[in-house]
Amino acid sequence: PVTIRRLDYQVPAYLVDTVELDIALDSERTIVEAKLGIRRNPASTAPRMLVLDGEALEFILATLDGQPVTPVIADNRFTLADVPDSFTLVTVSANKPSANTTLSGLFMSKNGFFTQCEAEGFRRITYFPDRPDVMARYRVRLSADKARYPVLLGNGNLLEQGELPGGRHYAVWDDPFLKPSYLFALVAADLVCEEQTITTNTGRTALLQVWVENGDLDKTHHAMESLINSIRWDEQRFGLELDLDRFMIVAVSDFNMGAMENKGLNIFNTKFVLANPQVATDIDFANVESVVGHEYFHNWTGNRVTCRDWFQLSLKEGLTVFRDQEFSMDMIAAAAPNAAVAASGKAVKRIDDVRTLRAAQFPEDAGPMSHPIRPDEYQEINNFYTATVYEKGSEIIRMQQTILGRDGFRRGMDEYFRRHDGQAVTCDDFVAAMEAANAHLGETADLSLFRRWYSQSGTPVLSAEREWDGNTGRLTITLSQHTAPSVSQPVKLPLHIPVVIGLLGADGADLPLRLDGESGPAPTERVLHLKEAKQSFTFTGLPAGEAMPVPSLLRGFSAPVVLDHDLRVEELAFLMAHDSDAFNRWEAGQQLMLSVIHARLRGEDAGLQTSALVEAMHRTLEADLDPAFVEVALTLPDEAYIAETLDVVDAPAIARVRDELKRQVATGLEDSLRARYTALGVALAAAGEYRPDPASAGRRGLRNLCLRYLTEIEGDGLQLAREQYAAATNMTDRFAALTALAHAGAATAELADFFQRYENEALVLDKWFTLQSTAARVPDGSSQPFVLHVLGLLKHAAFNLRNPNRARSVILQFCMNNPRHFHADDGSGYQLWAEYVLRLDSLNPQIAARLARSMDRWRRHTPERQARMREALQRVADKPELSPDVREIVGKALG
Ligand code: HT7
Ligand code: ZN
Repeated sequence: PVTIRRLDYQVPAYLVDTVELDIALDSERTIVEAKLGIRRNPASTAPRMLVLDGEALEFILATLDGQPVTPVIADNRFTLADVPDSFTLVTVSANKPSANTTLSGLFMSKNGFFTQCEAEGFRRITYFPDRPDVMARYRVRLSADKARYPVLLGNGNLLEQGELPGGRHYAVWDDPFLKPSYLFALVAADLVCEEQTITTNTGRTALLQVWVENGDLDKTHHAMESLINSIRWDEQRFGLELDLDRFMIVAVSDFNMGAMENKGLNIFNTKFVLANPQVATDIDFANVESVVGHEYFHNWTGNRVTCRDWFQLSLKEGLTVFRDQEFSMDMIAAAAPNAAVAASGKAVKRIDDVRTLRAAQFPEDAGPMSHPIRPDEYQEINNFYTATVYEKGSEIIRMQQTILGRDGFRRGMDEYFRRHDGQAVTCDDFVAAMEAANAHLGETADLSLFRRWYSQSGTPVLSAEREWDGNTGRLTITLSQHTAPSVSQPVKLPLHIPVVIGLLGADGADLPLRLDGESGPAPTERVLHLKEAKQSFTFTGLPAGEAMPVPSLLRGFSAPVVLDHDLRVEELAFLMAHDSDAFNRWEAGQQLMLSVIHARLRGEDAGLQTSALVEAMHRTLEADLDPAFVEVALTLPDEAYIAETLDVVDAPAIARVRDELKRQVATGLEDSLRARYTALGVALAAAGEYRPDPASAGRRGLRNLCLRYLTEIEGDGLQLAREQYAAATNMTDRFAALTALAHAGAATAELADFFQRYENEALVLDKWFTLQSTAARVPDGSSQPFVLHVLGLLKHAAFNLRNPNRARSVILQFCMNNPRHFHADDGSGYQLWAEYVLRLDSLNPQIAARLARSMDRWRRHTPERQARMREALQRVADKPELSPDVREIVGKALG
C-alpha cells in the first residue's frame, strides 16, 4: 500500500483556470469532453510535466491547443511531457455509470444519474488534477434522454436548455465561483421539486429547491424549512449570506454518506431529506435539520474557503460540525417558552453530541485508527472521514470559542473569511486568523500551545485532586493531564485544556470563584486554563467552617477529555440534584450509573450504591424538569461507552449487567414510570396534531423511555406497548412501541404488521431491518442463535447489499451496534463479518471499509474472543485483491 504524508505536500505544478465540460449521459457509455484552460503554477519548481488523475476511464483522444497529443496513461494517471506555460487541453473519455457500484464518480441510482466527487471521485468522470487546491471556474453542458431523465441539474446558474434530436435534451450550467473538483456535481433524473424563493438579508432573491422522486413530495417540507432556518441562522450568527441565485437539494437513495455540499447542488441521502410524521421519527426530523444545516453551512466553511489538501479535512468538517451543532442548539432554544427550558434544551443537545463523541470517537482514538484531527498520513483518504476529524474536530473549534469567548470567536471567523475567501488553506491558517483577530486580548489569544490539539492524537485523561482548608475557606484544586502514548507518537505533550468550573456550597448554590491574589467581583463560573502536565488553582474566600464545596468540573464538557474525578457517591448524587450546569447534572448521574455497573462487573453486589442511584433517578423522574432532560438523565450509559471505561471487555457481560440494572430501575420506579407514561400521553393528546418541535419530541421521548422500562419487567408493559403500537398516529410512537416489543422478544405479530404497512417506504424498511439486527432478542424471544436471524434478514427479499442504507441497516448495525450478539462465544458474528467485508469490498470499498472498522478494538476483548477475531481479520487480510480502503483498516488492526 502507498502511504501519503502531510509533510510531502507540494504546490500543484499546473493550475486550471477554466473547465468546460460536455457530458453526454448514457448508462452504458457516457462521453465526457473536457476543455481545460491550464497554466503553469509560478510557485512550482516541479518538472514541466502535466500529470492528471484518471480512474476507470476509457481514453478516447486528447488535443493541446488544437493539436492531437498522445499522453501516457498508466496507474490511474494521464501524463504529458513538455507542455507549454499556458495552453488549452481537450480530452475525450468515456465511462460506464451502470457498472459503477462504488458510488464514487458518476453512478446510477434507480431513477437517474448522480455524482459524488469528494474526495477523489472527479477523476472517475474526466482526467483532471483532482486535488482541492486546484480551483477553477466551471461551465457544464449536460445531455441525456429526455423521457427517462427529464431533469438536468448542475452547479451554479442555469444558462440555457433545449431539445436535441433522438429524444434527448440538454442544459448548460455555469458556476460563477471558483471551486475545487470535489465540489462538482450533476444530476440527470426523473425528479420533482418543492421550491420557494427567499430574500437574503441584503435583499438578494434566491430560488430554493428540494428535488425528490415522484411520490415523495409529501416528505420535503421539513427539509425546506430547515434550509430556510439554516440560511437565516448563518446570516444572524456569523453574518454569512447565501451567495447563489439558486440553491438545490437533491435526494438520492443510493449514497455512501449522509450528504454532500456540492456548490449550489447539495446531494443528499434520502434518509436526511425525506420526513413526514408517518414515516419519520422525532430523531429523524432532528437529523434532517442538522444535516441540511451542515451541508448549507459548508457553503462558506468548505466551499468559499476550502482545504489545501485532504490532511486539512477537519478545517471544513470540524468547523462545520461545530456550526451545525450550534445551529441545532439555537433552534431548540428559539422554540423554548422560557430561558430555563431553552438552557435545558441546549444541554440535552450537548449531551447527545457528547454521547456520540464518547461512543464513536473515544474508541477510535484509543485504537489502531487513532489519528490527530489533522492526520499526518493516510493510505486511503476515504478512511479518514472519521469521528476524530468530524466530532473531535468540532470539539477543538468549540474550545477556541470557550477560550476566546463568543465575540472573540466571531471576530476570528470574520478575519478568517477576510483573509481567505476564495482560497484553499490549512488548519493553521484558521488558528492564525483566530489569534490575529483577538490579539488585543493578550495572552488569552496566544493559541501556540493550543495548536497541539491539531497534531496530537489520543484522549487526554484529566485528573483532579482537592485540598480543603476549612479554617480559612481555601480550596486548592490540582489538575493534571496525561495522554497515553501511541505507536506513531510515543511521547505525548501537555495540551491547553480549558476547564470550565463551578463550586457548589452546602445549599447547592454556586459559590463565588476568586483565585488566590484576585480582588473585586467574582464570577460563579470560570475557565481554568490547564497548560502544563500539572497545575494547582487555589480558590479563596469560600465559606469557612463548612464542608468542602463540591467542584463541578468540565461544565458543558468544555474539553474532549476523560475526567478522572475523586468524587464520592454522595457528592455525585449532590451534583445530580443541584448542579446549575445541566450537563454536569446529567454527567454526575452517568458516573453514578457507571460506578454501579463497574462494581457489578467485578461481581460485587453494590446494593447500597444501587439503592442510592435508584432513589436519585426517582427524584429526577418526579421533579418538575424538562422531559427531554429527564429522558437523557434516566438513560443508562450505552454499551460502547461502558466498554471504553474497562480494561478487558466482555461484551455479553456488559449487556447482561446493564439489563439487570435496567430491570432494577424499572422495578424501583414502576409506579412513577406508569403514572408518567399515562400523564404524558394525556398531555400529548391534548396538544393535538403531531409536531416534531423540541417540547413535544421531549415528551414523547420520555414517555417512550417509561414504556421501555416497563417492558423490561413483569406487568402490563407489553400490553401497553401493543396498545401504543396499534393506536399510534406517528412513526415516533409506533416505532418506539415496536422497539420495546422487539427487545423483549415479543414482536412477531407487530414486526409482520410493520413490514406490510411500510413495504413501499424504503427508509422505514431500513428501520425494520435495523431494529431486528440490533435487538436484544430474536423477535419471538426463542433461543434461536441470533446470528441465524441476521442471516435470515440478509436473505430477505427486501435486502439489497448494493444499497448502502440497506446494507448498513443489517450488517453494519449488527456488527457495530449489537455487541452482545456480535461477540457470541462461538465466533459466528466474526465469521459473518469477514464474509460480508469481502463481499462488499468487491462492490463498494467505502462501505466495506466502514464495516471492517467494527473489529478495531479487538485487542481489548477476552483472550478467547481475541483469537477468533484475529482469525477473521486474517481471513480478510489474506485476500490478495483487496481494495486499498479495506487493506488499510485490516492492516492497521493486525499491525
Ligand atoms: N463533505 C461530505 C463528505 C462526503 C463523502 C466523502 C467520501 C465519500 C463519500 C462522501 N459523501 C459525502 C459530507 C459532509 O461532511 O458534509
Ligand atoms: Zn461536512
